[in-house]
Amino acid sequence: MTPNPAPKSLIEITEAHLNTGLRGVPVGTCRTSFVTPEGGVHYVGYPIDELAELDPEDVVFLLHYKHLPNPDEASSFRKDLAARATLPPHVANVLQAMPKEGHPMDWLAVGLQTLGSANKTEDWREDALNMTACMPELMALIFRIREERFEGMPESRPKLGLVANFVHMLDLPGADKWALTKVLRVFLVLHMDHGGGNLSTFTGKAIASSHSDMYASMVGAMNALFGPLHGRANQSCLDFVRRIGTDDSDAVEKFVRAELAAKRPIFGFGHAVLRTEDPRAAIQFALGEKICPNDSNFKIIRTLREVVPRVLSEIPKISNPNANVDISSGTLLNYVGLVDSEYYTTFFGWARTAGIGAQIVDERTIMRAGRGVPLYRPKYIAEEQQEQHIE
Ligand code: NMX
Ligand code: MLT
Repeated sequence: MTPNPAPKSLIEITEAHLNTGLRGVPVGTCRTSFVTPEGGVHYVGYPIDELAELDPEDVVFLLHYKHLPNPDEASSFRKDLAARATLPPHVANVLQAMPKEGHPMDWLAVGLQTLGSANKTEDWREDALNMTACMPELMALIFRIREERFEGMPESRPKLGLVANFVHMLDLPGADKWALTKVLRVFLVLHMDHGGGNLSTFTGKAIASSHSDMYASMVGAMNALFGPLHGRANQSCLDFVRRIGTDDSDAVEKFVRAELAAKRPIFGFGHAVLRTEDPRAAIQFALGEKICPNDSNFKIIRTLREVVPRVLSEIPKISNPNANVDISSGTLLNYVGLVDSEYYTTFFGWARTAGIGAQIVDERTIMRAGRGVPLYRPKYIAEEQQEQHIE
């Protein structure tokens, strides 16, 4: 019998890796996407710029089944999603009892937890697909109840497709529905997944490793996404752009330097993995150049894109001074009528339920020959503690 070959060494772990948020430490494998420092995210091998214009439904299919659907698969997947898109009425009842001053991400977490409390099955994939199918109505409910427009909300029409059904139920007064749909479709595809180790995805998978359930795991993931260093950077970035209020390069540079001096992050720049400009930022800039080149916020982010990398490059500790996905998304959402920046992270969350859901399904049902990844339990080393005893 030939002995098993020694496992390949990946990295040498040293004390320098401690308390770095696991930066660069390999912890598992991912079947849905990978991120390279120079090329950004690839879904199942496809660079994101080749997928940006696809239907979100086809990209959800890709993340789950690891190939792009042929026309028959695409059509039956849409029918399958439409058949799953029934949100139980108790979700709206619970949301109606929520305090309006809470952040919309609180509402998304509560909405998902409530959906799961009655809807969950014993099957990880069923729950992931049911959740994807229900997201448009949950999102529309969050907007309409908070805005006191629940009465008169149009009935869900899942056959329209995920984004068009949301736009139909939201029925945003005065909005150009074509532009809103276009921006949201691209937004969803760009934000669905970003490798295995981003904080929200990692959190969701960690929770699922206790054999909790898809909904509880996703709620944890959404709460991780809520922080301004992660998903809420899109809200913070537009708030920042509104505070700048000018596209004059010198004024923008002065503003950025003052933020740095006040020890505040420059939102929409930097990344834990990327080392060039995020291709998702470039895709949204190209879309903005088409739909809103003269929008005042768009002109400001155009200037930020030029000025900030130079300024951040002066700070040696910053690994990547370039724009990330959050530089441009808020500006586009605002332009198409979604003017309240507090909602932007819920769109990020909506998109990511697809990738996180697919990754949880893989970890629970495919990895380790179907046994699933065991309970997450990394090691922590004691600091400033000697063994001691009560006298
Ligand atoms: N503005 C100010 N300081 C920064 C920035 C930035 N944009 N980027 C990095 N730094 C600091 C960082 O805080 C850290 O400081 P310290 O050592 O004192 O803790 C130092 O530079 C080294 O950080 P990096 O190794 O370059 O990046 P890290 O992997 O730690 O953090 C981010 C990545 C994304 C958290 C960081 O770049 C950041 O805070 N960016 C602004 C917030 C943002 O746009 N987040 C969205 C990220 C994408 N997403 O959607 O999740
Ligand atoms: C992103 O989309 O950029 C992330 O989720 C952040 C990351 O990959 O760490």
